[in-house]
Amino acid sequence: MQASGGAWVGWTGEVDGPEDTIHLDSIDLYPVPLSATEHALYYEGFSNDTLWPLYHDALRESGFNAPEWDAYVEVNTRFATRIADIAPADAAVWLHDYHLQLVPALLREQRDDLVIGWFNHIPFPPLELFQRLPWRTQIIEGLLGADVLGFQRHRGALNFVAAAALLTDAVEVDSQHLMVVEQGIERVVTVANFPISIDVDEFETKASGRVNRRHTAQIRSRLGDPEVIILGVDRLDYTKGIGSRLRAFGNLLDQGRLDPNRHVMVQVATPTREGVEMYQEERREIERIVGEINGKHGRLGYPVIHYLYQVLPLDELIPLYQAGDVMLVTPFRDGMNLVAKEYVAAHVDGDGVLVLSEFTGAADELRDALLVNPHDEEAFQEAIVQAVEMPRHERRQRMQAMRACITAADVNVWAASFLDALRDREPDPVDNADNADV
Ligand code: GDG
Repeated sequence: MQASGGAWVGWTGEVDGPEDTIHLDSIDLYPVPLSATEHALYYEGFSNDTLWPLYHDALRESGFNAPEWDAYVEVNTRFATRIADIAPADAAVWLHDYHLQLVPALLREQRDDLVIGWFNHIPFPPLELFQRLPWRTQIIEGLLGADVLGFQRHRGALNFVAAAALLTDAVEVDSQHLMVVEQGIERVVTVANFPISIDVDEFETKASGRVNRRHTAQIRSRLGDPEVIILGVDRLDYTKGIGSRLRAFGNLLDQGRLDPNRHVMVQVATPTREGVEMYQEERREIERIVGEINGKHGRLGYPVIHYLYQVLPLDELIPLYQAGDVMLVTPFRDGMNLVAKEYVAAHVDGDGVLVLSEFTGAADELRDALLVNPHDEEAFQEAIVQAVEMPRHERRQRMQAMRACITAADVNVWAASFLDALRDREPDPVDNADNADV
């Protein structure tokens, strides 16, 4: 945003927060407030208790609740109106994520001069799952108000096209374009994948500092100088597969294939959505497993799993990535997973092994990770052993290939490719100096 200019419209993250414009680090922020009830119904309810599980393979049962849907409509309308009020003529508007799927059509109704894009950070589910949603047609119609719809993976874009063709009058022109007819006028919607990435330069610069190297050495020594540090870093979300990963580690200790004197695990689980019951259950289960494994395999002063339920500052996270000899990124479903890419970016030493679930978007690009199906207990355990025992030359070869991959497609490439697709849809070249994007 700083590089390209424009305005940012969003919820501040606090209930009944401020409404006045905030100017911060040369970006104009336009808050859209949420009340406590809307936070419960729209954010924790419809967004995170209905859409989130449904869009992640229905890993948990979704609640389908009419008052939550009403709040979703209400808040989406508020966002659309806020954007319509502030967007300059012909501006490009880039909407983000599953919380705002009705905004494209609501915004187009008010401002047909705008070019509208939407990007989904999470998976878009197969038709068979999406059809469960009582408000499925309204969601698709809301999204079809956009000019460009972006997904992490090709599969997500295909799933959307299939849902739109079945549930609405939209016609598939080709695999990347749908035709919709509004008041007798035809309009094309581009549907494509734009895999997100990270600021690789930022990670490499921070990871290359001397202070950082010292910090990494300190982490090793505080963990008792084990031979191999196995690492997991996730929001504490049931989609991330933290429990099954810990169980795989525990089973290998039980079998004597890993040794608590030589192999330790660090699991950072960041607090998230703590008001949602399923997240409280997941936390209890993870902490139970950690306790069980440490009780069985730890020694006084040397737990075998070091578990942190907290948010680490980035300057602690980067040396932790570097200290990790083996990184386990094993969600059951994930739109992309940035942690996998951050681990690779932080390994400026060219070493380290990534074990990566094939159900992440990142698996499409990081083909030199050890790809696993986290539902396959035996294969999962084998992959951990293979990672721990991998010879140095193979580790370096794989890491080099993964580093080349993330360097070639960093977050700037992602943003530019989406904005280019959006600008391609602008009717006329924009030469108005007052024009800005939102
Ligand atoms: C959604 C999609 C998609 C985590 N713990 C700490 C910390 N983090 C940071 C990581 C990373 C981010 O949180 C997590 O990003 P992920 O991509 O792994 O997962 P989600 O939060 O589920 O994100 C996902 C993403 O959107 C982007 O489109 O990839 O699929 O679900 O950046 O570093 N950061 C700090 N301390 C922590 O303890 N500083």
